[in-house]
Amino acid sequence: AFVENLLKHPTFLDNTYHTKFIDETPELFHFKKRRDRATKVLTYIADITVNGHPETKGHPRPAASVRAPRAPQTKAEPSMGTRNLLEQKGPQAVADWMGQQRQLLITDTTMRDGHQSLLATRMRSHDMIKIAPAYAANLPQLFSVECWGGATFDVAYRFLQECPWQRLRDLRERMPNLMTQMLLRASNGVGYTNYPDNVVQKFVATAANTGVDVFRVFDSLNWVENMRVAMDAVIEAGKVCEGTICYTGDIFDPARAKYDLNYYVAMGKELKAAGAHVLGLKDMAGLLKPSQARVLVKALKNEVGLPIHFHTHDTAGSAVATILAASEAGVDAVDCAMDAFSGNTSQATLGTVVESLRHTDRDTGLDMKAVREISDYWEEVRTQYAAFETGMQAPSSEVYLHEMPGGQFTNLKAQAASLGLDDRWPEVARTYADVNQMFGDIVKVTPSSKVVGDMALMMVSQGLTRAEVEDPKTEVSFPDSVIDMMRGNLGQPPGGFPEGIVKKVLKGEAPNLERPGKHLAPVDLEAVRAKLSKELEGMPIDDEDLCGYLMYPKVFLDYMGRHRTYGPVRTLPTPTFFYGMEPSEEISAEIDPGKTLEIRLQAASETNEDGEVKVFFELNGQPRVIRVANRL
Ligand code: BTN
Ligand code: 3PY
Ligand code: ZN
Repeated sequence: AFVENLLKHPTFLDNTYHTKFIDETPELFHFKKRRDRATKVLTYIADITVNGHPETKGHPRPAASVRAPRAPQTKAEPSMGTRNLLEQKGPQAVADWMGQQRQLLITDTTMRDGHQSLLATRMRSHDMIKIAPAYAANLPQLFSVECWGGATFDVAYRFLQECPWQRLRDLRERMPNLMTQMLLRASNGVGYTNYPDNVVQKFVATAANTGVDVFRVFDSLNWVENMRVAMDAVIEAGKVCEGTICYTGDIFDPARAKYDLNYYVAMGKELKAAGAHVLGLKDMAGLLKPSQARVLVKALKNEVGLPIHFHTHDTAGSAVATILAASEAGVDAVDCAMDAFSGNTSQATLGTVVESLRHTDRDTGLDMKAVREISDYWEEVRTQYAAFETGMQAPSSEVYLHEMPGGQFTNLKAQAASLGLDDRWPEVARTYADVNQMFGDIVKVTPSSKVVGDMALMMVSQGLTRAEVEDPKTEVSFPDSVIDMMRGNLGQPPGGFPEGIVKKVLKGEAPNLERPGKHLAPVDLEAVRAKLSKELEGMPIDDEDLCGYLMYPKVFLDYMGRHRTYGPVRTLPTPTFFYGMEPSEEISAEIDPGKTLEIRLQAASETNEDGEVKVFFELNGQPRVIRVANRL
């Protein structure tokens, strides 16, 4: 009956069906089906209450005093912002406007890089959606809100049991005047390997359609040739194409001559010729120092002639200083995170940059009361994620040695610890730097940074030195990711990979020196859609689900399987999602627009002889019992 209703529904018949149609169209479900969705959510709560959440078990718990984050008041109507300009006049007008006005433009990264760098990307949509209207109403001068892409895409499906596209749609709707921004790994999409060209094109078109306005496109080896497909797709979609240089090395160091000022200027010109509206300067590790920023920004401004958007990390504690130097040198826009999600491996502190420029010719125009209120909200949010704090206590100038990107640093530390290398971190850091040199001094950013990290961990755990690895006489079993990169599957770094290491890793097999996408056959999208639909019992597959599957087939299918059991758990409050409920606790969850579940947990029974626990709820005032297996 459900499928019959679905097939007859006007939205479905006229082909305007979109992914979340089923979620958002409760009349399909009658009373019984609706209750089923509620039962699924209760099943999830019962399960987590009894068994705990696999991701938070054994990690620090938020203090009992943590309360529900409260979003600040908003004015009635958001005033005009950058999104209105994009909608009315297009991406070139946005770029022209950037170059013409004097205020330093700010992108807020809290909802993407901020939590990616500080909380292992674990922030849930629920916590973003509640504050989005305050951004729209109270900070209309923002250049953009970075809230999508990078690692957030797969983490949403994999660990947060939510659909990343739904997040994007919800944020887009609540910030109608602000440009949303995503991080796109060019041919690697939001994954870790090159995808066929038509998959990249489909992904970009779908992201643009669902609500991304600014695409920061970078390549993990700075190979412009490997960025064109993605850049062209962004331009084709009528969105802002931020063609991006990844910064590595040291422009002042004669020993790192490969990445000198000329290198960056030449790359900037190539990106301009490739059609970039804006030039992104992405300092993913936070290596650029203030004195260098002054020189680099000035050179790029003068010689490339595109507006410049600068991104850096505060790993060494220098991000505000570098941003102010870049500002003096004429940078057009910079990335900051709201105070509560700033510092250390994250971005520079937004409020500090705003205050530093007040009453100067580059005054950002942002309202500090609004900044403080939004940051207060984020501070409350952050306390709920205590399980994912990395424990980094202080800035670290060690980054100048290893050059790890913000998102990788704490992650690799945790990985090293899980291999029993906790007390050998300085060795891991040095080895990471050695591997970089062994690979020919490459850009290290997802996914190339992961390859370098894999190799470094392997060497430290096996006690191998760089000399031993390079010695043709030593037998070395290389990580798969290293073999893949040396085969050319991530593309080519400037000057190529050193011949010796390629030979050793590939045992004489010839690498592909051309663009990987040139050799990847296009995917038959409609055939994949049909196959996926069949696998999911005839569920209609829209472009969003198709793209989720194309990027991460197994992750997507696992997500769908859990969705069938647990329903729309993205609507649960964060403490409930990660810890379940306490006896007599009450929560509400809006599982459909205007359809809210009031849930009270009464009690849980002892485990019976079948290993089951009965969990007693009140759902909208009615008693409900859910049985779950005690798996502890
Ligand atoms: C994951 O970490 O695998 C995703 C989170 C959801 C997994 C659900 S939570 C309830 C149940 N208990 C588990 O151990 N896994 C599932
Ligand atoms: C990502 O690709 O996720 C990054 O944040 C790179 O800096
Ligand atoms: Zn970053």
